[in-house]
Amino acid sequence: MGSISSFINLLFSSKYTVAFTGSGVSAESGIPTFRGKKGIWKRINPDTVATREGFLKNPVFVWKWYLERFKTLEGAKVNYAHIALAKLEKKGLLKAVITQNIDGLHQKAGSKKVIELHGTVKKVKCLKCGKKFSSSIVSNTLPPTCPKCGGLLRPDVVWFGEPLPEKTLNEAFQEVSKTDLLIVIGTSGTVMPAAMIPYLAKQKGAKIVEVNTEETPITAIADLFFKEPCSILFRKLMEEAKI
Ligand code: BV8
Repeated sequence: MGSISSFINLLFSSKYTVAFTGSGVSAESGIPTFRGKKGIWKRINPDTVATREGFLKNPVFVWKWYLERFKTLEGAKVNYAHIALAKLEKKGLLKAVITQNIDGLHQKAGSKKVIELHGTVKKVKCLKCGKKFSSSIVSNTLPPTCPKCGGLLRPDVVWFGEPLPEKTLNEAFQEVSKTDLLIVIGTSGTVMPAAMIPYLAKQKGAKIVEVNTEETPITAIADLFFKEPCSILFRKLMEEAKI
């Protein structure tokens, strides 16, 4: 287990701190994670709802599933971990958040530089012409169609078997190349290529701090590991660091 004072020393001595987050950072906002006991993938096969093939087989079913999720995500409140990361950025102690989440809670908490590796709940895109629209254009008429060309609209997220947008991935790797402290929060480190990020940071000599309610493969390379809910850990950190 890491000590808060060592975390504070790392934070204040690092020149370019970056956070890498997964669904666990939003767990205390009431958003279910994907794996683990009550994980989303325990209740539904990702092939059915999180692949292009699954979507094309049954777009109405996938849209109903996503609209259910969108409702949970839209109504979710930021928790103290999101707030702390935004505060650290404002203080110049955090340069960017690289997230696997699509819930937009980092931005809602005030984080400015957020790299969304797996897309966003806020947008939909047309399968035919590629144009993107705000998700607010999706009504109960499913599946939604493109106002421009009539093509099928899909959530603007990255599904399994789909490449991450090159620009986004390069932006994330850029941040990793500059970081000397990577704070890894609430990810099982399962999904590639996102899960490569902590290892790439470690390889170039960055310090790794992991915050997770359980050990993960990343724990083995962590310089500090905090086994507790992230909002509680960040409350302790910000209090002790008087930020
Ligand atoms: C691709 C959609 C290639 C958006 C998601 C090797 C290399 C490359 C690819 C692969 C590879 N091996 C396998 C693959 C394929 C696949 C993959 O990685 N599969 C895994 C399952 C083995 N990867 C892909 O398909 C990727 N694409 O590689 O394309 C390609 C290249 C060229 C041309 C064609 C193809 C695309 C992956 C993206 C999939 N999309 N989501 C959405 O609807 O949300 S993935 C899904 O998992 C989410 O995005 C999620 O964010 C992501 C990662 O999960 P986590 O965030 O880590 O969540 P999880 O539940 O697992 O863990 C939560 C953690 O939080 C736990 O550890 C828990 O203990 C902790 N926790 C809980 N509460 C708290 C907490 N921690 C702190 N505080 C708390 N309170």
